[in-house]
This record gives sequence, C-alpha cells and structure tokens, in this order.
Amino acid sequence: MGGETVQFINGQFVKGTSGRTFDNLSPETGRLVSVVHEASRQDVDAAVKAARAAVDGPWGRMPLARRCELLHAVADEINARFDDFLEAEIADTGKPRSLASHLDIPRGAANFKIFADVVKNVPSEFFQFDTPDGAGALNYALRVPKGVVAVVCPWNLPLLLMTWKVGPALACGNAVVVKPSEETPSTATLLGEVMNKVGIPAGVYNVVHGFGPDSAGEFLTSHPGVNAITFTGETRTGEAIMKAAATGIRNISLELGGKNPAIVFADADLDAAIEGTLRSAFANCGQVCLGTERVYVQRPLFEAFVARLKAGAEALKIGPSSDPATTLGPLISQEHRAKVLSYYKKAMDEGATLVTGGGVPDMPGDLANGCWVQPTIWTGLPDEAAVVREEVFGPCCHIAPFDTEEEVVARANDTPYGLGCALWTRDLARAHRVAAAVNVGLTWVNSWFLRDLRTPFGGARQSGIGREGGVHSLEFYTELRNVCIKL
Ligand code: NAD
Ligand code: 6OD
Repeated sequence: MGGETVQFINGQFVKGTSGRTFDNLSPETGRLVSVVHEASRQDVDAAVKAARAAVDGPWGRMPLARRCELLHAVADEINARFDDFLEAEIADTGKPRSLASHLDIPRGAANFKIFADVVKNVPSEFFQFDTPDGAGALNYALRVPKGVVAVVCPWNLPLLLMTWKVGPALACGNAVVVKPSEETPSTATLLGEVMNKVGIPAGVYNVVHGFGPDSAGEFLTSHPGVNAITFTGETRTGEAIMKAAATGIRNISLELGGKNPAIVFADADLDAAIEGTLRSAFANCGQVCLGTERVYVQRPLFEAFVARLKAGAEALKIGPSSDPATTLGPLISQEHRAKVLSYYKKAMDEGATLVTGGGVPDMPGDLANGCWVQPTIWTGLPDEAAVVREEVFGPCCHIAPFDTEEEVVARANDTPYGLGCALWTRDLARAHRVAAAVNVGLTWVNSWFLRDLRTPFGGARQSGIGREGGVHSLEFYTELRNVCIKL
C-alpha cells in the first residue's frame, strides 16, 4: 500500500496536470492507502475528447456482437483478477471480506455480462400504417448510443455501483468518463487495466479523480462534450448535478438518498424478519442506500421484535476486514463518522430510549484510529425526530409500534424520499395491497436487497429520477430514433 492512484485517459495511466494530490486513507486504521492525483479541468477535457473520439471511431463502428464479446471478456477478467479487486475495494472501504467477496466484486463483474445480453436480445418497435394513396408506410425505431456519458459515483459500493452504470453504457455503444468517489478511487482505476488487457479501444473507458465542486465532478458534469450524466449519491448533490445538466439540455439519471421503512406485521415470520432487518439496517455498516433506518412493528410483535433485534445487533462482530469472523466494518471516513455520531447524540437529545449501541467501540492498536461506531437501535421517538426523518447512512435504526395497516402506510409515506421498503407478512393479499400503496421505487416482501438485474431500479420523489436495470437502462443509455418509410 501507499502507492499512487492516477487518471486513466485514452487508454493511458497519467498523473494529470493539476499538480494536486490528496490522501486516500484506510477507514480501518487511518493509514495511507494511496496518494491520489487530482484531475484538472484540462484532464477532464482530455478524457471527454478521448471518449468522443472512441464513439465516433472504433467503438462506434464495432459490430454489436463483438462489443458484447468484449464486455463478457471484461467480466471474465475481473473474475480472473478477483483478489486484486477484492484487496483494492477492502483497502478503500474497510468492509468485511465476506461482504466484498460475495457482493461487490461478483456484482461488479456480472454488471458487464447482464447488459451485454440485454442489448443483444431486446427488439425495437415497428409499425405499419395506411396512407391515403393506399401504398402505406412503415416505421421502425433504431436505438443509437447517447454518446459520451459522465458517470459520477459514491463510495459505499464502489465497483458495484460504478459498473451498474458503465456496463449498460458501454453495451449500448457509448463511451464513459467515470468520476469515482474521492474516498474510493482504486477499483475504478484498476478496471482500466482490465479494459486494456481485453482490448477495449482506447477512450471508451476513462477515469478522472477528484472532488465535487470546483474539481473533477463539476468539471465533468458541466463539460459541454458530455451528452448524458448518470449519478448516484446524495440528494443535495443530485440537485447540483441536475442544475449542471440543464445547461445544454443533457439527460440525467439520478439515484439518490433514502429513508427507507421496514414494516413488520404481526403475522410475519419473526425469524425471517429479524434476519432480514439485521441485514437491512447493519450490512455494510448501514451504508446502503436501500438500508432500513425506520422500522415499524405491529404492536403484538413489538416487544419480541425489539428484544430479538437488540440481541442480533449485539452479536455482530465489529472488527477488521482481515478477520473472517467480522460482520461489521468501519464507516467510510472520520468525517462521515462525525456526522453519524452527531445523529446518535441528536437521538438522545430528542428523548430516544437507547436499546443498544450509541457510541464508539474500543478498538485495539492501530484500529483505534479507524472510523468505528456501534450498531445502534432506538425506540420511543416521535415520527418528527431527526433520526426518523433524515438519512443517517450509518448502522442504526429506530423501531416504532403501529396498530393498523392504514396508519403504517401513511407513516411510511410521510417522507420526502421514496427509495426502498421491506414488508414482512405472511398475508399475501396484504403484501400486494401495501406494496402498491407505499410510495417507493423498490419494495421487497419477506426479503431485502434480493436483486434480479432485469428489473427497474430507482427511487421516487427525492430519491431519484429515472430507472436503471434491464431494458430500463437502455431507455437512458440510448436515443430512440424513428425511421418512417413511405412505400
Ligand atoms: P455524494 O453525493 O457526497 O458524492 C457522490 C459523488 O458525487 C462523489 O463522486 C462526489 O465527489 C461527487 N460530487 C459531489 N458534489 C458534486 C458536484 N457538485 N458536482 C459533481 N459531482 C459531485 O454521495 P456519497 O456520500 O458518496 O454517497 C452517499 C449517498 O449516496 C447517500 O445519500 C446514499 O443514500 C446515496 N446512494 C444512493 C444510491 C441509490 O441507488 N439511490 C446508491 C448508493 C448511495
Ligand atoms: O443492486 C444494485 O444494482 C444497486 N444499484 C444497488 C444500490 C445500492 C445502494 O447503496
């Protein structure tokens, strides 16, 4: 560790021209992971121009079947270098090895295969119609790439969320310029080596490093050569990016924050609801956009649920990624930890009953410098309390009792967000009814984060704009062009 992380522009690894660097620190120990070279405006411009040349040149002219073969090769090469990607992702995030090896890296590879297959198999539309002269006309729709796509990513599932956008963008024939999070620059950079190895033409995949305002994020999203912007991150950042996209009327896809409810009815399978809520509240140290931070439990089950979730949270093993027994890693940074701890304090100031956690665990040796927090559960707060309304993005949840279905649907919907929801019930009719009534983009019934990559993914209200996944990604990454032929 302690190496350098550089830009990947037009098939070359380059430091860039800003002369500025920043430190990528381990969330586990605070030690230096790498020195990252920050891209200048000129570097971003070079990346956008390289991407444009690739779309107008070898990538744009490449037959679809060959493009798809290459994307399968990208996935195979990620898998061949699984351990390199795993180490890089763990170094940047500190997440448990079991999580990164089961979720982040395999999904990072799968995102290339699934969209190559979708693009090959989705037909476009055709209409025949009559004309007054009786000869008729035919219409068919062509899908063409949007061009240069800017991909701006967060730090919580770095490779997974980046390839979730890069996979379909490339499958559709676009070229991309990726701006990974400043917290997690490594796997996006490593992917450049994979692109070169399998023969993806130079300029198709570019990576620039830096921050948001007055840095690579803003330089990229405001660049007039960018035809579409796909962003995952905080709602407030989404607003800034939407404004940048307005200049030049560029398309946007926004996957933003959430304050996701779980609703546990009294007829639920309690074991399954506990297992699912332990994952949805605490997996990835609570840093999952779909994570549960509000749990509503029907009154007859309330006491038992709270006691069981407390026991489950206390059984989580906080520790370093190197320990196979670890189930809870650190938060991403000291800055994010300060934010999460400020919510822990706010909950108590607002009168919460602390069920478990609420502080910082004692960690030995070097780990004492890491970004650790305890998994935390509260009860007893009103629906207006800050930790019940605002996204914390940490390993915590508030549990509240409810009485009726109508009441809980209203409380679940009482938020500006609308990303995900988990329902726990054995009553199928109720599951269908409540799933239709909850105003979110994604509802899971008796499960959580069970992903079929062909399905629409995205949020309602302030949780986002647009859907990605399966054919829905084609809607964003291609332009539909109608051709009308008079016979
Ligand atoms: P963030 O918005 O702070 O940063 C995301 C990216 O945007 C980073 O690369 C950052 O450098 C860049 N950026 C920041 N300001 C910018 C600007 N003005 N112009 C251009 N780029 C800019 O988000 P984060 O802290 O990295 O991620 C956590 C957030 O992401 C949470 O709110 C979480 O809910 C959300 N998220 C949503 C989804 C989803 O699918 N809906 C998935 C994962 C994370
Ligand atoms: O599974 C996915 O495709 C996806 N986009 C997950 C997002 C998780 C948010 O943290």
